[in-house]
Amino acid sequence: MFIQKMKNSGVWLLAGIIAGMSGCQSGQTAEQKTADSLALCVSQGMPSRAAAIAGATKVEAGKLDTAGMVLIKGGGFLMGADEFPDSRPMHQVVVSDFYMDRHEVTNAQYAEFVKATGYKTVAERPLNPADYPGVPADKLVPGSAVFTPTATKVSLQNPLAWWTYEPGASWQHPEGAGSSIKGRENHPVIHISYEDAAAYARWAGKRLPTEAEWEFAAQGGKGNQTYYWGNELKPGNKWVANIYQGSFPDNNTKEDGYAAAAPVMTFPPNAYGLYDMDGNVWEWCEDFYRPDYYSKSPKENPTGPSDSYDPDEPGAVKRVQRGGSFLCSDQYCIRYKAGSRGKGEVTSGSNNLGFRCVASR
Ligand SMILES: [Ca+2]
Ligand SMILES: [Ca+2]
Repeated sequence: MFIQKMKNSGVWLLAGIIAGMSGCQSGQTAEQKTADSLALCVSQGMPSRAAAIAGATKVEAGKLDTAGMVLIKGGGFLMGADEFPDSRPMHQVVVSDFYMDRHEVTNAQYAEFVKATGYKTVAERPLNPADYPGVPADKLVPGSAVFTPTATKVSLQNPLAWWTYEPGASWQHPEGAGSSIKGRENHPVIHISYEDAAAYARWAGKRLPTEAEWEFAAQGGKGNQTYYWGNELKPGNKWVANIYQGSFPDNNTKEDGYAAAAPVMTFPPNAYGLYDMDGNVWEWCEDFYRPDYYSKSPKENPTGPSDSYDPDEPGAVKRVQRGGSFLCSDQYCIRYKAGSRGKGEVTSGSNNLGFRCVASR
């Protein structure tokens, strides 16, 4: 009963938010429409909680322990991909040595951080009525975006057909108020906003990767290929990353074994010993997002533009996300392909979004 009530108010909240704004798919090119799932739509179809940032827990910087990290020897590489307008031009970049987490940060790791600091993620914080004029305060319930398969085939133009604002959804309750992470300690933590990821990184004495570091690490020394694992979708007829098979978003055939996130390190690592750089969950990077950055990027250790701009949602502050997720396939959300860029509004999370950390040497 309680959950049902929460659900109803969430739907109401979502509908109210959508009604008050222009369609989140307006003005996009055909390429953009099929390029992302939640990322293009999140700030208009889902609550953006800029005000919740003010309620952040102060997290002290911790001491680095490189256990569980891989030392990536720096070097030069060709960054970008010709296939995507915002990943052009391909350009030479040099990065210094750095350490990178072998796998996405897990629920168990995030739980340790929360236990030590009392940190509350953005999805768990109350929504500020000032951000939602016209929506009664009692309808403003914390929550996050959860993917729900549709019953039948639908047009791929409206992500809100499969994304639901789920009241009570957070890293501890991935599918909403009645769910838990029990038995999923080794799964990547999800429903993580940029701030939640950055706070963890700080506590661990680490930081979020720059976009250049992330791509250099993902290439694993192999250079530019179609996918980070190589040029073949299914090398040796095997799925080597947790992505999406079947018809999106109604029928996931789970040929790779997983409809949602898989435990970290389920699929083979790359040549650097890094897991799930392709797929499983999207990963936050530190860089602000701008589609034109690659034409201006410095060559040495680029750290991204000084502010963000996404022509699809000009008012939203966005940072880069990389690697795609269990919802990506060549049919939809093709941005798990090598060199492509994702982007996300900084206060928003979803059940296919997590992160991993790096540290300078
Ligand atoms: Ca899968
Ligand atoms: Ca990943």
